[in-house]
Amino acid sequence: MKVVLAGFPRVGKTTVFQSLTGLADSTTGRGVIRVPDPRVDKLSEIYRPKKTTYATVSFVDVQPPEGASDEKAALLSPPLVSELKDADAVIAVVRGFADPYSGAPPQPETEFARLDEEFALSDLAVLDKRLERLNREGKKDREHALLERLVAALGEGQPLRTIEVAPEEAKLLSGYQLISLAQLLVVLNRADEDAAEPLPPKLALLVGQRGGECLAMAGRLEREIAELPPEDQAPFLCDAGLDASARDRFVQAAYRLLNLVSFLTSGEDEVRAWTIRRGTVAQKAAGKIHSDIEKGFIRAEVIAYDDFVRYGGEAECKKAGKARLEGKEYPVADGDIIHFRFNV
Ligand SMILES: Nc1nc2c(ncn2[C@@H]2O[C@H](COP(=O)(O)OP(=O)(O)OP(=O)(O)O)[C@@H](O)[C@H]2O)c(=O)[nH]1
Ligand SMILES: [Mg+2]
Repeated sequence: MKVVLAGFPRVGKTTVFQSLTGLADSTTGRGVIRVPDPRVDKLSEIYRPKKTTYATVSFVDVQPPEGASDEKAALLSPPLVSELKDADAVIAVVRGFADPYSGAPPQPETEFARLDEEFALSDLAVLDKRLERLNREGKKDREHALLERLVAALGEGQPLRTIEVAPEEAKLLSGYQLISLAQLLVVLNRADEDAAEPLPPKLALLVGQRGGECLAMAGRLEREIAELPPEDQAPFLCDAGLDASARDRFVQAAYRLLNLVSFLTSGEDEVRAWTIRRGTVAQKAAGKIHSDIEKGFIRAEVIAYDDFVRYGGEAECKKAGKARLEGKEYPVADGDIIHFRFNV
């Protein structure tokens, strides 16, 4: 999964990036984290494989453009927009602490509304330009109809992620740089002392109406905690009133937002987690591992992780009738341990 941080200047994008990745001095603004998964830990303990592979999230924190004329120009710089092209989600950071320069109190709802508007305006400009061109060429095709529909939706204040588009239509849009089409995760970056405050309901509601998900963290405090050795972090989190690190909470929110689950493969060579959209059928899931397994798919041998633990292993699950043979249309569930049978 790839996510890109965006937001107005000095709201703490880099601080949030550092607290989530644990990289305090990244010069590239790129960082990859493993998705923590106790099931992978456990399987790895049992199988003692040569290799253990976790799912990953890559973060991109784009450097603000030098000499941007105003904060709007700084918000959607060309490098940022181009990073968004292949991103799974945009992480919009909003300020939840008093401005360190002016002392101005935070106004997260207003700030989010402004961000949302800038994203929509950027999309409108892209769509208008393309429509103008289709009009000039006299093309009244499916794309034209789609773009008109999207322009109308934006005009009514609906971000594009909330509009239903058919899969063929989505393909037509993939070449454009439409910001409000990207999945949205809003991070409210708060002062240290507010680390454990619940999300402001107004902000959560507003973000929900825009088809996004919202998460609060105290970026600066959590960055300090993230720099500690893992075994020392728990007491500091506890002191701050938190039961999980910003990273863990972020990953959970992102999986929920993007509707992702993981299935597992296990053996002496490798124990590995694979991320898929909820509801992905077995044959498609096989394609995550290798296109040959998808093409030559015969069956999926499935053991639910909980059964694996309850019965104490693969052989025991088979004896208890807890190993299932599933066909290509089987919707893979979170935590399924799968062996694919296939022809080459
Ligand atoms: N109190 C408090 N201050 C913060 C927090 N996060 C960032 N700051 C301060 O806000 C300022 C900007 O933080 P950055 O992380 O550099 O913000 P940014 O959005 O990356 O800034 P640009 O990339 O320059 O747009 C710094 O002075 C930080 O110390 C926070 O969670 N709490
Ligand atoms: Mg920065």
